[in-house]
Amino acid sequence: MKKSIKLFLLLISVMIPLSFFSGCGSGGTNTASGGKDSSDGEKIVIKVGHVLPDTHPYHIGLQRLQEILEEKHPGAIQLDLFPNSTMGGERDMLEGMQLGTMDAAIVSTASLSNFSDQFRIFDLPFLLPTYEKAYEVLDGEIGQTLLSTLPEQGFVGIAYWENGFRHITNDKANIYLPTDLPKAFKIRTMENEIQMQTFISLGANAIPMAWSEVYTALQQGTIDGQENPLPVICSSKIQEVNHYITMTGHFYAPAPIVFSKKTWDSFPEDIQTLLRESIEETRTYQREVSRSSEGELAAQLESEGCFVVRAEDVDKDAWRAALQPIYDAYQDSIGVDLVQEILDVVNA
Ligand code: EAX
Repeated sequence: MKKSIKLFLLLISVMIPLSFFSGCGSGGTNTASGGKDSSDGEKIVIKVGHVLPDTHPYHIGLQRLQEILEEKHPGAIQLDLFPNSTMGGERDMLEGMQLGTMDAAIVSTASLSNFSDQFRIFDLPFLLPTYEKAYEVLDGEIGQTLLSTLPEQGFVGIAYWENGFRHITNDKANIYLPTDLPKAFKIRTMENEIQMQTFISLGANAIPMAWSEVYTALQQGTIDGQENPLPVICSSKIQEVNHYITMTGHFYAPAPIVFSKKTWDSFPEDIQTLLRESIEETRTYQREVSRSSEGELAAQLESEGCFVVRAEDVDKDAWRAALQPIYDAYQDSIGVDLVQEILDVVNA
């Protein structure tokens, strides 16, 4: 091959990567996934994804986190936020983090339990009855021990933010009791075995689906209903396609902030400490934003013509009794000791 062509190809193979990095990290910034550090005083840019709209408490929490990072260490870290599944669904983002092509994301533990078995504990229905008990378990030894299982899967979990108590919506019938589920009821669930079996055990047709596909599937009647906390329902305008809401609170969904271990390990210790402290500090604020909105969102849904069965009008004992078979089926594989440990906290 002529010398000049060889020289040309060599130049090309050097220029392309250089131009890529210069594009992403322009103006003295480092992309976290570029594996550089801040000891040279350059800003670290971290891409953080999630599947919900930028009006959801996930996103509001991340914006507050950016402020706190800036207050604590001006110019050190810039969070590039990617809402609305722009970086893919929760499974995609978790796989991207294992590969090192994705820096960080907020995900429900229901997605994480496909990568780390022990997180399936939070998929047991009606396990955590109140916010207080949920925080006690998550922020205490049990929750932290579960996070410590993540590095061997290629993740670093920092703290549990909140998705919240999940409720059922549908467009077929008003639901009070498990026996009110319409015949052949097609309900979307997260891509999670125990959550699917929970609804299958009640006679429904559970259809796992990434969040980004749900609105259209409801609109087209591919599914009849779905289940999520009110901030997800309202920020994603589910009330436009589902008008019956039953506040069952059947799952409390924690939402940990998870980093790619590759990205996390590329940070110098001071940056890791800054991130950990700031994420833990923002946790209280994010939970408050998520939790405090529940009351007014229920009223908003009613004002928009939805029929809302409030939590106090739901016979939780009837749902718990109907779902006991899920405990019987899964507590051994999850770990009877872990289930008992949590029930001890809950019943204390
Ligand atoms: O974590 O997919 C869902 O229903 C979740 O609520 C969403 O992924 C947020």
